[in-house]
Amino acid sequence: MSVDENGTVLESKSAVRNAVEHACLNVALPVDVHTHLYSARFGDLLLWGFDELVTYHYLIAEVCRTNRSVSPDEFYAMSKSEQAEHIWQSLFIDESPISEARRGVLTCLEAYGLDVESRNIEEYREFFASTTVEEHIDRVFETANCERVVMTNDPFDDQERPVWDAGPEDDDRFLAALRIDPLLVTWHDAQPRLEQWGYEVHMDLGGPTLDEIRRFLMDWSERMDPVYMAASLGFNFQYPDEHPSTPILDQAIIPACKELGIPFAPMIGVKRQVNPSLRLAGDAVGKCDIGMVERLCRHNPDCDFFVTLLSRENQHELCVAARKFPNLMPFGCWWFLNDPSIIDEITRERLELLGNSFVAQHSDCRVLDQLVYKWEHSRRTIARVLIDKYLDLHATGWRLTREQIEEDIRGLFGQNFLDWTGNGGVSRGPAEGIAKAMR
Ligand code: FIX
Ligand code: ZN
Repeated sequence: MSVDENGTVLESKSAVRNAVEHACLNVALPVDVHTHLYSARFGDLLLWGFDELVTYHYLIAEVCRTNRSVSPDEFYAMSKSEQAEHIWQSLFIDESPISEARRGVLTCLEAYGLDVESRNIEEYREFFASTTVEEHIDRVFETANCERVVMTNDPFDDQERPVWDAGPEDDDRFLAALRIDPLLVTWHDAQPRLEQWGYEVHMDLGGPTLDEIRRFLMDWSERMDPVYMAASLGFNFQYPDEHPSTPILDQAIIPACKELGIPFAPMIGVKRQVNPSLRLAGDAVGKCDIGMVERLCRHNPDCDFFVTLLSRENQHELCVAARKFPNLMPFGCWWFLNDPSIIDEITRERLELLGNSFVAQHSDCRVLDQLVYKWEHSRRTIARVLIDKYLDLHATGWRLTREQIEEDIRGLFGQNFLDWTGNGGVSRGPAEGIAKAMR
């Protein structure tokens, strides 16, 4: 293997294969672009440990279908530890834990050096009880080899707001995202709350309402320093529309994002509460109108849109839309798509249609420990795809270097987002912004 001024040239197919696999499994994750994690200062908002892992809402949905002797209401009437024991017995002991969410729990335990075969949950509980949240955050970031995560920060959350009242985030592993669903999805609920907080907003959007919504966004951006603004939008969300969401987008959200130099991140496709008895586990998926995404990008060429769609059926058309709009960057294999078979399919079509210009994955972790398993699983799946793609390239006679492959993979694992937003959108840290500081 020769080394030239650009680095280690990979001459053989096996050298390419080994370099890609090593890079995928070992490069530090620059940023996990969407999670529901929080730094330690947020207290109980940060979920971690065995019982939280096992009572993840994905597993609640699985246990309610697998063990019908306990109804959802009876399940939710249990204590957290009773829920965990019920799920462990039903989904791990009584049948093989072969689903992605079940396998993930075991990947975490194994990564911490625990005896998975003991199946002794008291042993697992003792491991977590023996550490502090600060120590465990360090352990998880090190085990997952992750440099930063983006939180989901909701100014409408009564438990979260006081934490921001106490001051800005001071753990630079945790970047903020300003989450604003109520402004677009439940304006009738959001309006009285903004009014209560001192913003002159009217239900009919009259008077200074739209300027006041923009002021609300700028005020919270001052506090949070978000890397993007986000909203989870239903599969049937439309733009433009007669709904209040269109003027709120056009005259408040998008102007605020442009002023801040950060993307708006619509996350589209949820079909809310198809089974309300499952509560947080009761949401499903629907195919959205890709035309809505195209119109957002076409009508607002000076705003960046960082987009993830929930339906598998939307993925190919999202890639085509991204080819048409440089201000559109697809990201992640979200929620019901975060499974090896679908990650494989989505990543292949993205590479084939977009080259490197996307972010391949985010974890969507709700429990700190999931950072370990969700990325361990994704790294391996994405490695298989990239080996094929780089071997296709190698077959043309084109020669790659180890360093180039590593840079490509860091990009796909989040650096592409930081570079795409430049420095305007990520002002945390050194004056030149985090993107440059992280290169
Ligand atoms: O809207 C979102 O951010 C979704 O990711 C969550 O609401 C969802 O429950 C989830 O955690 C999916 O992984
Ligand atoms: Zn999420």
